[in-house]
Amino acid sequence: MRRITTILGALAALALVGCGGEVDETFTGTLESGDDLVPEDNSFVDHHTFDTEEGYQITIDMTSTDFDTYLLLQDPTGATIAQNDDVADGNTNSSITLTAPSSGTYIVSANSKTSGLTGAYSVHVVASKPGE
Ligand SMILES: [Ca+2]
Ligand SMILES: [Ca+2]
Repeated sequence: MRRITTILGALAALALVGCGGEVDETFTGTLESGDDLVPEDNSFVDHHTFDTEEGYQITIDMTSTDFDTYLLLQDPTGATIAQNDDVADGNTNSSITLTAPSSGTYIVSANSKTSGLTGAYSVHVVASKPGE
């Protein structure tokens, strides 16, 4: 019994150490009239946030069957550090992969390629420690 308790304690400690910047979260939403607008092209945009730590590998995938997606990522200073229109030729969904340049709160902008596009979407955010 004592051994089991020790193992569980070790696992709990590992989990705490490992989860500092870990993210595995799905945001679902809808682009629609009344949403914020991107100033450059007046397209609808929703903002979602997540926290991670410097050096973590971030992967963000945005998918929609209703409209041509566009994805932007702001770092904790508010600077746009990545954006993507299409993951591949013939696939209008969006994907961003990068290493977190600093620790803090990141903002994912779920956007459409052009103004007036509306519909449901899903954004999946994963952040994991490098090498894991
Ligand atoms: Ca919305
Ligand atoms: Ca697109």
